Amino acid sequence: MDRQQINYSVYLVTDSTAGILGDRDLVPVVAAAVKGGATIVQLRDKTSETAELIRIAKRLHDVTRAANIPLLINDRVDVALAAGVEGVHIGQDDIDLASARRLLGQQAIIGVTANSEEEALTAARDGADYLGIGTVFATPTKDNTKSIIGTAGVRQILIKLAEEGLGHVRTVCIGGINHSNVQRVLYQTASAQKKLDGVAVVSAIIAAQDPQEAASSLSQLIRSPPAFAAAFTSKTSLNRDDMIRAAPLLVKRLAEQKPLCHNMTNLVVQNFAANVVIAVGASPIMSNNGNEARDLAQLGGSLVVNMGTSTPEGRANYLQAIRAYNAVGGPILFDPVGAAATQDRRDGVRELMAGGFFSVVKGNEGEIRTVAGAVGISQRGVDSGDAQLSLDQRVELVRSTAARERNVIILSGPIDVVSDGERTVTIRNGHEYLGEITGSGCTLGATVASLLAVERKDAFLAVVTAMLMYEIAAERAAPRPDVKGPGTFVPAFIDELYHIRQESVEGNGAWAAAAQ
Ligand code: 3NM
Ligand code: MG
Repeated sequence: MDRQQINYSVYLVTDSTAGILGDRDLVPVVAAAVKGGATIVQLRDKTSETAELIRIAKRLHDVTRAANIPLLINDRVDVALAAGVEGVHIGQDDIDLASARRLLGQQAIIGVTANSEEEALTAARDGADYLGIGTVFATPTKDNTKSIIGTAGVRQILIKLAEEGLGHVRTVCIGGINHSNVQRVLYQTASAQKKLDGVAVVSAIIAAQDPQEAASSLSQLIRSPPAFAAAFTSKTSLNRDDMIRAAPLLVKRLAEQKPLCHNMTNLVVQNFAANVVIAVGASPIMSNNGNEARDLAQLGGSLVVNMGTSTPEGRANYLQAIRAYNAVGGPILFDPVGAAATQDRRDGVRELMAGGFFSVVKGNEGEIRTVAGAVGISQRGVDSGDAQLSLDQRVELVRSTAARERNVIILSGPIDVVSDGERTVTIRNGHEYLGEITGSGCTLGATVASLLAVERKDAFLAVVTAMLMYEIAAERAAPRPDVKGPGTFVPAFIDELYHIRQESVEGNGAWAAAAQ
């Protein structure tokens, strides 16, 4: 077996702890998984006696040899030698890499677990064939995991390997990977510098009713990009002026298509948000019930997840809806209202970000700093205490967070900063009355989501269009003679959103010239 040609894409780890195997025998389960498309197998058994381990290894080896894929043994070089398999996988507390290599020889495949940049670089320099990077997400399959590093942590390790000239080392990630998140994990960990060669799973295959089907569907998912990726990978090359010209056309398309904009939002803004969604040309449904999200996601619209009313049940509902929209590629805007205010909200942000992909995250400075810091890895500009960031720092925060998440980030304020990691623009429109009413941030989110529903090729264009429409409407409303203050501003603002929509439908895009 040529070590350079190993296919790491569907890496099966056969841990049978935590009762996931039930009363089934491991060997036929693995045989089914291999038939379904597992490309490499690791026997991980922390409990059996040595003689029994060798017996299992030999039986598994018959299965993997017939399929011409490698079998590795976790930790036990002696068992690997006795059974004559292709190699071992070693953890940080196991035998060292140099000794394993000396005992097994140059042809053996040796993989190493890496939890940090330092562990990854050391193992790569010392000649590991591949790295098992994790723990990505918390998992019941392994209770002594060190730290949860999320997709952002994996991505950071991959970039570091490439920067240090170690990009040739093969990589998989492990921990909580399953059918519902594998495409997102591969998408969000990838950068121009380096991407994963595959994912390692235990329960997604071993605990499945039908391990062959589980492996085969996982393999299929790994080979295709997630449904939501098109809005970020087929980016147009529009610059800021192009986008200002394109904005009225997109508003017109919104009015013509009138997509569903599903809002899971807080108690305060339900009515205002629904009115704004109607005014901009979409069709609102205000439902915080996760059970109906699957049906709603089929209708081709977008979702707002607004954390403003934070409860544990709320979070479970959000996660249900996020999975439903991710599965069909429906765009999601995440509004982490008050993200930094309480520990519960910080936990909520972390849990939701680990639970799905958000096309757009919108927040003020404190909220975006919390989002940027939520993944347990250090990020410059976020950790710098309570001081207000300068405009340059905000631009860098937004750009680097968008690049890391591979989505669009909006940092709203007197000067809004928007980035998709490659393109970054500032917008200076708006009016101070927006700061004097409740729900202006939330309804901006609903406006952005409405436009995301009809622009599936370029999320950044949808976001810039929504922000211009929203803030220029505020500028037009505030000086109207009927507006005496924030109270009378609200209805005038809804009027002006409606007028901008109508002008756009009539082919009059002059409003966008007010963009600053
Ligand atoms: N190693 P599942 S996590 C064996 O982080 C193992 O190094 C991990 O199981 C690490 O796919 C893990 O069921 C268990 O989440 C992965
Ligand atoms: Mg180990």
